Amino acid sequence: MINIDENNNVIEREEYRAILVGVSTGEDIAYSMEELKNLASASGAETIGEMVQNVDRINSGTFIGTGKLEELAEMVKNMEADLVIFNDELSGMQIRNIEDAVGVRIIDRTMLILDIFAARATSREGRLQVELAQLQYRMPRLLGFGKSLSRLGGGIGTRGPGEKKLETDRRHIQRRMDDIKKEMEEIKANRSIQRARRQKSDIPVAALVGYTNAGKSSIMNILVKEKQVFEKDMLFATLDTASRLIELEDGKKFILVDTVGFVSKLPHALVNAFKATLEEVTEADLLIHVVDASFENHDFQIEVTEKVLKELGADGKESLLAFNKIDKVPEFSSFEKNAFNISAKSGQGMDELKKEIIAKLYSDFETVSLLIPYERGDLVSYINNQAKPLETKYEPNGTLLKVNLGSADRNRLKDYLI
Ligand SMILES: Nc1nc2c(ncn2[C@@H]2O[C@H](COP(=O)(O)OP(=O)(O)O)[C@@H](O)[C@H]2O)c(=O)[nH]1
Ligand SMILES: [Mg+2]
Repeated sequence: MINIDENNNVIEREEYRAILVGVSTGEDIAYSMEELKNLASASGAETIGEMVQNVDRINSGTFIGTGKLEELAEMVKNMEADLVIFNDELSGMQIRNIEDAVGVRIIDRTMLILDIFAARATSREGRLQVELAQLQYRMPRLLGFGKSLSRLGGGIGTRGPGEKKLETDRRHIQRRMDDIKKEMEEIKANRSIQRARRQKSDIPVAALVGYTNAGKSSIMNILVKEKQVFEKDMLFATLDTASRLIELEDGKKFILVDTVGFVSKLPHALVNAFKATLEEVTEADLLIHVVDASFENHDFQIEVTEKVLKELGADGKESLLAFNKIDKVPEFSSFEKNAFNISAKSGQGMDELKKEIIAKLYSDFETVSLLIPYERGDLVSYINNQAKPLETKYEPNGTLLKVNLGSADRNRLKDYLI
């Protein structure tokens, strides 16, 4: 079962105790290790230890050197770890060899990411997309997995979007991949019909995007704390575990969507699966692009994020740029327009950001008066659900409401405007 913790991360009921292993052939891997830790925690694993090795050449049999492998086995035993997560992609043979030496389950960065995508993809198409990436990843590694899978049913790295048991047979995997591709073609063919059918509610939607570890979930937390109502399945099919309905004192509401976030070194084979986790973004009215200002390479991250948003067709949307973690770099400044310097930790700049989110989301809203005949109680309920009326009066010929509505609702209710 999937739960969410107070940081909005998807967790399994059981917490794993994980040791992270990173290998550098010269490059600085501090950031990517921090990101791995964040990904691990999003997947329900607590990081209890880390090990980094600098090498000239990767050991093809065990990835890390033999001495380090023994050290790792020792560490696992002493710290009572039950999972080791490698920061790089491993071959099936490497997984098996390391597992033999260490005695607990080994997963790599790709499996971990796929696991998180699997928990977050909500639509049928998104789930198929993730399953396909999982099968593609698993196919050349059956040798390494045979044992590990038979020993430990589901766990991090082996969770699928599907209900079925994991495929361990090459022929089955191939058949399943063919089925998935066929089904995805059918969904694509029907997509325009579904779009038209979906009823767009007038409650505005803002989505947090940006790299993982930038502070998206922390920001969501702060905004949600003010006042929040958790009404899953209420209005949207898309109101999933990572969405919250936020209601402000003046009755204004909006839905805030958290996303998994971009990850550095995303294997190419995972790009489509990743995009599937960003589905909600294409439906949002406003994007809040969160950037870790304390990370020196953030300009590159902004570029990548914007490029992918463009590919998703979300580049024309209203957006705000939030440079987070400003507490770590107080002297930070940027020339970007529509940018805010904030800290989800100290709270600095959060009020301004929130004000701007509301101003942007409600820019097309207007206060109108409506007279709804008594036999249309359904419309009164609808309006009350959309926004808290500023005034409600019972007149001889109907209910008189003064309410703040977006243009779609004003149009929907135009016969009753007075
Ligand atoms: N110093 C500092 N750390 C922050 C701030 N916001 C988030 N963090 C930390 O950065 C890490 C990633 O935050 P998280 O909200 O999970 O990022 P997400 O992956 O974008 O959802 C966590 O360890 C947070 O405690 C901030 O404003 N300042
Ligand atoms: Mg997060």
